[in-house]
Amino acid sequence: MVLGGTNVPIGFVYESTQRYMTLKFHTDYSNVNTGWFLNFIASTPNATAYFNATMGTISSPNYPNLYPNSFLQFYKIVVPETKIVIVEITDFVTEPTFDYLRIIDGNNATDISQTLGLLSGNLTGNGSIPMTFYSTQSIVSLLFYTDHSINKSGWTLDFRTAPKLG
Ligand SMILES: [Ca+2]
Repeated sequence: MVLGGTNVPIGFVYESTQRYMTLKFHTDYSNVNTGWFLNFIASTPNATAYFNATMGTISSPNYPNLYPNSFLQFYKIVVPETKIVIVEITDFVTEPTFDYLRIIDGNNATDISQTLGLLSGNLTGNGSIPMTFYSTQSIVSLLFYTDHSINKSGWTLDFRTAPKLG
């Protein structure tokens, strides 16, 4: 993966499959800029939380109390193949930008081209809640990421199904 310019997707998680990840930062002979910043954490493989049900509720850890810092969790909602997933966010308060929930259509939790929503900040406080997302597939993948400082009350969502059309 090569990143450059100002179009790098903020809030994207790069996952290694091993204990190592190599980053190479290259600059040429002219023009400087402010550069980049990243967080990294070690995550246990296969830590995805699965929800195999036609309806349910998922919340951030400790909700409605403070979620942990330096936290990374994948969640998957898996419904019957003839159905789609409807996700309704009913409360959402995180540190803006640095703590976020990404909602992805389908089984690939790191395929940001399939992003249905990238949520961060006090969405309850600014009147954006409730917020509803509709998948096209029978699986929705979620990623909740928090950085090393400043934690909030987090989020809760309800999911249900509807028939897949076509
Ligand atoms: Ca934070």
